[in-house]
Amino acid sequence: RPIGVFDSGLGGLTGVKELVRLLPGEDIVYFGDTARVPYGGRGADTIIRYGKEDIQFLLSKGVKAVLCACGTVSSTLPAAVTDALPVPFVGVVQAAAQAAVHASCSGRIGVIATAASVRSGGYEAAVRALRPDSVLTARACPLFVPVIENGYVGRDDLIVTTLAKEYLAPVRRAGVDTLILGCTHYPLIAGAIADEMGPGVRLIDSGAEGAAALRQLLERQDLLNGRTSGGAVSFYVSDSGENFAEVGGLFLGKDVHGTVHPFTLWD
Ligand code: DGN
Repeated sequence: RPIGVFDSGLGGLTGVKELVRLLPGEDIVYFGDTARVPYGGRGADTIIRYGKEDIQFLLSKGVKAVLCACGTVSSTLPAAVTDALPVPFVGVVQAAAQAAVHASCSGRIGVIATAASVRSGGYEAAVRALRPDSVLTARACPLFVPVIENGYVGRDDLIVTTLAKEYLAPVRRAGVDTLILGCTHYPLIAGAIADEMGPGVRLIDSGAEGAAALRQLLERQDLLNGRTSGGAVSFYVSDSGENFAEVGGLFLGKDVHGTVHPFTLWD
């Protein structure tokens, strides 16, 4: 059975990329809710409804586990919902918090994410649960997701570098040594973010950390299929797949046009 991964759009591909690297023999079904992206400015009730529908879609594809590769859903969906699922579930928030606490020497940790993720306080709670004396600086970066979804992902794209300068100034001032890219879209512009933060700051890729946590969980529960290559990845999107295939292919480093299926979630 395949592994299910979802996000509001392109961001979860950061998790897919790492999953393929770690588990090249596993089949993956990805769902990107491109018709309703971005989630990050919406209210908690809407995000919870969307998240449940995304998971339901993956379950209808017979997945054996779900990676929620969306910081917004992961920080908003109540544990009561995810605990009740019939398959194991991993959210990126816990995984990224763990990696950040591990990476940070000073305990000064920055988090950049969507407005909804920052408002939920999910990353702070997860980091403090692991290291209570950490000093968190959280910053919402609401314009990053639409800019990335529109294909501006170059390290020197003026729109990206301008936004990075504006959004990251307070995080730089706080003197963090580790920065959680708490929205799974952000690793697509990690170059510009790294340039702005400077060389001493470790960046934590929440999508990749989620993938690593999922692998551990599948290993523990003996759910890996045992193959070491040949896994198939299929992509489903709720809007036309053109832009997704274009930018997603660029990010994944291969042409995915033939494997992107537009799918209407709410018929
Ligand atoms: N990739 C999503 C996240 O990690 O929060 C972006 C959410 C959104 O749609 N803005």
